[in-house]
Amino acid sequence: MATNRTFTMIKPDAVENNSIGGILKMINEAGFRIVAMKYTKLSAEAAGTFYEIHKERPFYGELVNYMSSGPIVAAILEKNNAVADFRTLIGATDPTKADEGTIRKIYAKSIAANAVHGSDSDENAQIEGDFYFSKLERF
Ligand code: IDP
Ligand code: MG
Repeated sequence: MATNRTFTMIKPDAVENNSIGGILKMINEAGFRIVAMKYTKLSAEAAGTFYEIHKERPFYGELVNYMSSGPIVAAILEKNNAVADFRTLIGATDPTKADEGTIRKIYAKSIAANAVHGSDSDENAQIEGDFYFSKLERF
């Protein structure tokens, strides 16, 4: 069953580059509605918990340091087929391999500092949205 919500973060590199507005514009123009949104910063501990799924990967330490290095924008997004369509909109993890016109192709600096997060499944979209937002913060 495809649910209609996904979760995203605008990562520290894109916030630092003043790309919040440009990325949100692309998200809205692609037909996603913003259900919840927060401008915040992850502690190293919170980043470690959020990315626990990647604990065994060689870049885990680098990822946790990077994701707690500056503020981020977290959001829940709504659209039919949200998870898959958002992955298409953001493009490949490595921006040098991302399709033209994708958010990562336009805004990402590197495979680590790749501008945006997008959930990889309905189950993780739910878990990740719950990590940041209470029921009262969703509209
Ligand atoms: P995704 O964000 O496209 O789903 P994942 O494989 O889930 O990619 O990796 C999570 C995040 O970890 C990536 O978005 C990126 O920030 C970082 N990452 C992935 N692969 C590498 C790597 O090879 N070196 C450094 N960082 C990486
Ligand atoms: Mg992933």
